[in-house]
Amino acid sequence: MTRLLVEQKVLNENQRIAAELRERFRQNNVFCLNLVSSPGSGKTSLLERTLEAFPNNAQVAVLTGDIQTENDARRLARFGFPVRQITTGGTCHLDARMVEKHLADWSLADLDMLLIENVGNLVCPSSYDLGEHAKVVVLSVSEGDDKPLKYPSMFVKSELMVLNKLDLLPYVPFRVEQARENARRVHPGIEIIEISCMTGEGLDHWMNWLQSNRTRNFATSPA
Ligand SMILES: Nc1nc2c(ncn2[C@@H]2O[C@H](COP(=O)(O)OP(=O)(O)OP(=O)(O)O)[C@@H](O)[C@H]2O)c(=O)[nH]1
Ligand SMILES: [Mg+2]
Repeated sequence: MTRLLVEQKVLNENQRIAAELRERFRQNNVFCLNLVSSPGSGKTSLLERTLEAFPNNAQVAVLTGDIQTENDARRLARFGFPVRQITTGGTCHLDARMVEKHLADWSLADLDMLLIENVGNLVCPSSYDLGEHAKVVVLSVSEGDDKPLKYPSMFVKSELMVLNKLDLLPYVPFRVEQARENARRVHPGIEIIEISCMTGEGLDHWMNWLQSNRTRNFATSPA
């Protein structure tokens, strides 16, 4: 009972900070996405492909979460955009306070887009709002097509499922149609894009989704 109350308090506090962040993003016209997945599905790879596709003057920044290392920030920094690692020191998800803290000396007015890579974990990050406009869940074909049914919360809370590693389909028993059906069973409105970060297949659909959702967000958020 006490544990439940403490968890509730932590989540309420997170919600309060997330709401403040969302309002700051709205005021500064910053489109913010929260990329979630189990470890190794390809969040950093997708961000690498995304950053390399942006023009040099794009006003995009990345926060990348990890329990222990700075590896992902190192991989992403080479594209020349602002990147900052959030090392959680054991915590299995990012929370709104960590995002707020790591944004402290960045000017949101200079940004159009903030991409947040969450800690690789298909459970806990679903409970923590970071003030983002949308969660994007990355599922790779080596994980099994039943994952939306086994970890429904992440798929319920995500607007888009990016199905990655299509190039591995000849080698793994993964049914794409079944995965799509499972995702839509837990979240009927979820959008789905199929890609391979390795071959580049489908990345044009992802870039179009990014662009059109950013535009739609600006159109629906009055200054
Ligand atoms: N074959 C194949 N491998 C991929 C693809 N995308 C990513 N990988 C590989 O999958 C591994 C994990 O990719 P990451 O991008 O590090 O995954 P992540 O989700 O960021 O991992 P964490 O940050 O640890 O949660 C790397 O070895 C990538 O090279 C793909 O489309 N096809
Ligand atoms: Mg990563």
